[in-house]
Amino acid sequence: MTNETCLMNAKVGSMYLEEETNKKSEVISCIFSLKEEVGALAKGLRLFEENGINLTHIESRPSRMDKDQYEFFISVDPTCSQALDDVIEGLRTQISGHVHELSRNKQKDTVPWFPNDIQDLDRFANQILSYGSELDSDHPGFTDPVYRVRRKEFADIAYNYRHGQIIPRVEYTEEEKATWGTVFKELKTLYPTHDVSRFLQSCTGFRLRPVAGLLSSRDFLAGLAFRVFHSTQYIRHGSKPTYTPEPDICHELLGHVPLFADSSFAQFSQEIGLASLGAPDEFIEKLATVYWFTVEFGLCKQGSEIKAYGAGLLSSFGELQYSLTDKPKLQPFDPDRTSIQKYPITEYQPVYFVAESFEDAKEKVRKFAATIPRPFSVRYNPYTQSIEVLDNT
Ligand code: HBI
Ligand code: NLE
Ligand code: FE
Repeated sequence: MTNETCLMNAKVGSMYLEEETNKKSEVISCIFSLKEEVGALAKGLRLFEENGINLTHIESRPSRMDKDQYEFFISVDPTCSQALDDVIEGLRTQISGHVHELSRNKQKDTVPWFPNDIQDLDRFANQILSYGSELDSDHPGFTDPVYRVRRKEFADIAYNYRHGQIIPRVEYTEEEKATWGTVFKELKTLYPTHDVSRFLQSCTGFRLRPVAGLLSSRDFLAGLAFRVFHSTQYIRHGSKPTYTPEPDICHELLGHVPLFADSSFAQFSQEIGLASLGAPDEFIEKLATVYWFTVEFGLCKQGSEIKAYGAGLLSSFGELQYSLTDKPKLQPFDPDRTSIQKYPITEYQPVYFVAESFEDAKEKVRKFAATIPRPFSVRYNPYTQSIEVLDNT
């Protein structure tokens, strides 16, 4: 390879040509490989120059598929998306081994954009769908001005947070502590008989990052690929401690965090995340549904008993109790079936899926993920905290 590539690799594969703005929500990137050939990169870059495209990011690394090739990951100024089509065509026909275009706007046949590096999570952190600081009229805190101001403070923490920062410390008010106390005290009475225990074990490298509200399924699942769990910090309204449809700090800490401390469960969650990267929308919906009926509302056999392990159950005194009565319908966990089950999000689940065991659920989800049509496979490199793209074509 030419000198310029060696130089770029020496900079640990990451080089910013221009300060990137986090405010830009649109991201257009492409991955292409170049054969080992003097001047290949210069030729490739010339195509961008000729088409007047402003590169905002360029990264290179040796290809995992072919040791004679280098792979380049570039992002371009979104105003240049039109011209990028010509460049990609040029790359395909003139120089490159393979080219994948990634785009956050669903257009043409591009692969949906996905974060390549753990820092890329900053790019969608502020794209909240709901449960940020704006409350719906049926939210128990809707008419409570103090609660609404407070929610804005939590939303601001999440909006301003960037990867690598320490999570800002929040002093919870006496009222908030009382709500936590109610939720925790009541749930503790159910855990011995209702939840799968022995979970608070080893550290798994999962980390939390603050988020102001609900992310899209695609973005939320992408975080899991990096072992990053987007976590809310606000607390539910004190008038309804036993059930809230929105994730809140009780749900994240009492429901999710203990499970992420289990290494097998952490791996299971990360695999769902990896499967989601660049997957078509239909599969994102199916994966999100599988996530819903396992990580959030999963039931599992333990000897002759059925117990809850889903975080949405473990954090709701009301639903945890209900889920193990004879009211809901129980079905065996089977990703082909489970992934197309419709479900309500603001009330107790009418249907739950029961896994034979965690390992069995994991194996089944792995097989299911293998059916997702993608022109490449991905692998997480924990040392560089980035995604390695393996071309399948
Ligand atoms: N966003 N912040 C946040 N927290 C979640 O638990 C969450 C989300 N978006 C989607 C989602 N969960 C799931 O229901 C699945 O769609 C992945
Ligand atoms: N219903 C849950 C609770 O009350 O803790 C939260 C579910 C979030 C998906
Ligand atoms: Fe959750």
